[in-house]
Amino acid sequence: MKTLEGQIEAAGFRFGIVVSKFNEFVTSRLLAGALDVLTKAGASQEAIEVARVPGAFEIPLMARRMARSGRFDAVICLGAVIRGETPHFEYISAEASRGIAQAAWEADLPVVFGVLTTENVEQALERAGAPERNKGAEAARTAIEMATLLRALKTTKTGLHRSLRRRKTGTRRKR
Ligand code: INI
Repeated sequence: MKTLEGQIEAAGFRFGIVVSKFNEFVTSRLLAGALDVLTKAGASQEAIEVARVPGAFEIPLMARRMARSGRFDAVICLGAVIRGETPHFEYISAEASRGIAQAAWEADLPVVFGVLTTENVEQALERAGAPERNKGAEAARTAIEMATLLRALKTTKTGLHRSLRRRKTGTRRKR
């Protein structure tokens, strides 16, 4: 039996990040959490591109464009929709999640949902704090895991992931 699994190893992968400016006091923390995970996992600064959109409702369009551009291995979507301050909470959060999922399908690429949908500001801040409870960090880990998992699917007959083979044989990856 062959089991495929992603790994938290981001070197050589490219990431697009879509972050909404609405509730920036929360989304800036999500972005910091995501960037921290990506860089610690080995992604270079040049491999990360950040696009800022007005609100969560605008995330899907930008995510779809980025995902279809062929320039990224995964796209990370970050936003914060807070019910207490949003009469149209249901519409915005539903459209954001539906559109993000659709972007992934259409582009055949990991487009990760890192949008907080909370009852109030306190809950939002709670999920945008320390790395282990930061939705942006979690989304970045998911993006790396999915990008490496999809690459693992492109294995040869040995079933050995290329990066593992490279490590074993000491060869370098062609770019
Ligand atoms: N956008 C958010 O990302 N979060 C919110 O909580 C929010 N509220 O409160 O309304 C919000 N609204 C803006 C929306 O995403 C669009 O930018 C706007 O409707 C224009 O299309």
